[in-house]
Amino acid sequence: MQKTRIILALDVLQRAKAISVVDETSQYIDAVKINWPLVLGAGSRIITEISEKSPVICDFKIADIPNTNKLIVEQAMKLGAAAVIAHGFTGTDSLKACVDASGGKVFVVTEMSHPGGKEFTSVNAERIATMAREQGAMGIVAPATRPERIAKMREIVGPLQIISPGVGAQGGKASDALGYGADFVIVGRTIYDSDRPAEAAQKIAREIEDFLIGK
Ligand code: NUP
Repeated sequence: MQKTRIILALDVLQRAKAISVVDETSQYIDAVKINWPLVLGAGSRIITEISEKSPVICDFKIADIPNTNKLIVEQAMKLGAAAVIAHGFTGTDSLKACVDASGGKVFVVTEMSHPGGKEFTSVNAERIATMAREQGAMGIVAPATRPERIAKMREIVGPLQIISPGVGAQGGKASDALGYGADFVIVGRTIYDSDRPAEAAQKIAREIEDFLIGK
């Protein structure tokens, strides 16, 4: 797998647009994150189709009782997901169901990146990160909009992977997120809403490369 450290958040609604953005940007991205807008707009087979081009992370923010979580994860993996994103606030048993059903390929949301993320998720983020590590998750999701929080999460999760949304449209900076300890940044609108998605992705890839060289 290449290591540009960019995960494309593909929140477009139409299959054709989704495929064209992935094809145009493929050399600048390590994985594609698919969320509800695309699945509801284009159908769940889009997961399979894109997984033939790139690893896919299904960002379904899974947040239910253990049995329902297990069923959702099984379907996502069957369709071709390489990993899923789950919420942690539902508790240890619900997260464990995701870990078991995915063979550990789960990223757990800790503190969310938008302003409202401070209201409820922020106060529980450290406990959720601890649980993610203890339950054998692959990693966590932590906010590029508050990069100092990524550093706190890194102390807690040790070697787990940290993927970080909020770069670009939400105001965060890729090099800050990586500097505070993220492994990958998640970027959506700044790339797919651009008139030239490849150039937008290349620009962020360059910023990351320059940052990593200077480190
Ligand atoms: O805390 C989170 N913030 C966030 O933006 C957790 C997420 N999973 N996301 C997702 O990242 C969000 O749902 C969207 O798919 C992507 C960010 O997109 P953009 O702001 O770069 O367009």
